[in-house]
Amino acid sequence: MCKLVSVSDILDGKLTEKEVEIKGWLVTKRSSGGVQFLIIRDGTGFIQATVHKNEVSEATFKAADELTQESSLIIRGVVKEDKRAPGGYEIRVKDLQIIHLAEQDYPLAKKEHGIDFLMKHRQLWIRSPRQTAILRIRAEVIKACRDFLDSRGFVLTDAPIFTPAAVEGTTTLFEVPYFGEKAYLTQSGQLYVEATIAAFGKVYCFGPTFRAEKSKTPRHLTEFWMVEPEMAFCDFEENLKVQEEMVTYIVKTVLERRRRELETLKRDVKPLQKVEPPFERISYTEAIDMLQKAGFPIQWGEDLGAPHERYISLQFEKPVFVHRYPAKAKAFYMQPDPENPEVVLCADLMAPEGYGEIIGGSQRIHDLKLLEKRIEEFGLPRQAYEWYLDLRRYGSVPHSGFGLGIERTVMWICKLKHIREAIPFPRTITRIYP
Ligand code: NSS
Repeated sequence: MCKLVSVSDILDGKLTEKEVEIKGWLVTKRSSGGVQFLIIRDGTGFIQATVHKNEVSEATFKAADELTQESSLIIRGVVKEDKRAPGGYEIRVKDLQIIHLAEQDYPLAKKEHGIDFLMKHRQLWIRSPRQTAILRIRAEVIKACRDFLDSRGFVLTDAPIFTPAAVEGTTTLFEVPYFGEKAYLTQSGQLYVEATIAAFGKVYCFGPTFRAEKSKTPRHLTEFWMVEPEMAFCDFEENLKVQEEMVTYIVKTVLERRRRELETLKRDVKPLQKVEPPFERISYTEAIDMLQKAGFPIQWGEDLGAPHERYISLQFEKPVFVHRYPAKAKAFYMQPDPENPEVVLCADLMAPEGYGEIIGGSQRIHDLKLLEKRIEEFGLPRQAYEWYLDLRRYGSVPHSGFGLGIERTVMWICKLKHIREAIPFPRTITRIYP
């Protein structure tokens, strides 16, 4: 009996000399001397299949001959080890059945296309080896985040997408009409996980977040996914420790489980192998000093931009925490440093190799009076935050948390030049189609 198998199992060497069945799609085809060489994709990998005229029925050879790029098909045949075949294995086809003969002129048939063309055909582009490798790594990164948190007793508590108030500044809010009221798409689930810690202790939310980023950059999306752990009775230091361990776990898991995908991307894994605790640390003030010495015209008090983060990240082999930013450059909810209230107990984690920020985190203000004062100083509408102030009225505790951007993390691990490849259907200031 012929067994339905996955290409990845064949490439892992588990099925050599076995008769197998594969269901998939035709990627490319060429013929030479009575042999059709097919490259087939089944969603788990890419494999060569050969159809020899003198080994198959006339109907099977004719079907192979007719195949157009992206046709869906079922093949049966025997797995052979073959050093010449991409991946080291091939299937000697015995039988081939066309499920759907794709239309001629597959739009992405040519090798080279401009990025705009590719983005307009994202629905087809995601089938390519490079894109599938990236998106499979993305899935692994998400799973690693969740496995890490679940195994450490964090409870998943989902945050709403429609919200009444800003978390990360009012300039990037997406406003939506909400039955005669104004609502905003969430910028971060943080305020809500700050509420659920009082029910569960350690929690996280994972979901899409939205920011009306008005500038076009290689690392900003308007819709991105974030995992946001929050911990009761947790100070700034403990928070950093969880981040180090989580990022290390993510990288190790991808190195272990997604080697083939990293090879497809030609990702040099040596820098990734260096990722382990403790990470590097510099204060914001030290970072400004470092940047000024390198000739950047930046003043104490200004937030760091992409070129600054890139420069800092390149000075270290491991991820680096930049901590204690000026209170004025950061969000309203951050706890002031008791040793210098001009700065807050926050840290951004910069990924190495020039990638810059992948995590933003902080200890939160737990004192009611101080939080009320901050909401006022930041000019935020108090009534939208009344529920949040309740958390400081009833059983307030020192607490901390952070948000890890999935696409930024994938971008770094896969060493991508642009964030648009790190999500199946990216949304940016200039792109809403497809
Ligand atoms: O604004 S953050 O730095 N922090 C927060 O949103 C906190 N409220 C999270 C928390 O403490 N629970 O964003 C966190 C991360 C940041 O480090 C990036 O990795 C990612 O979210 N991020 C983005 N990724 C892609 N595109 C855009 N526009 C973007 N903005 C933030």
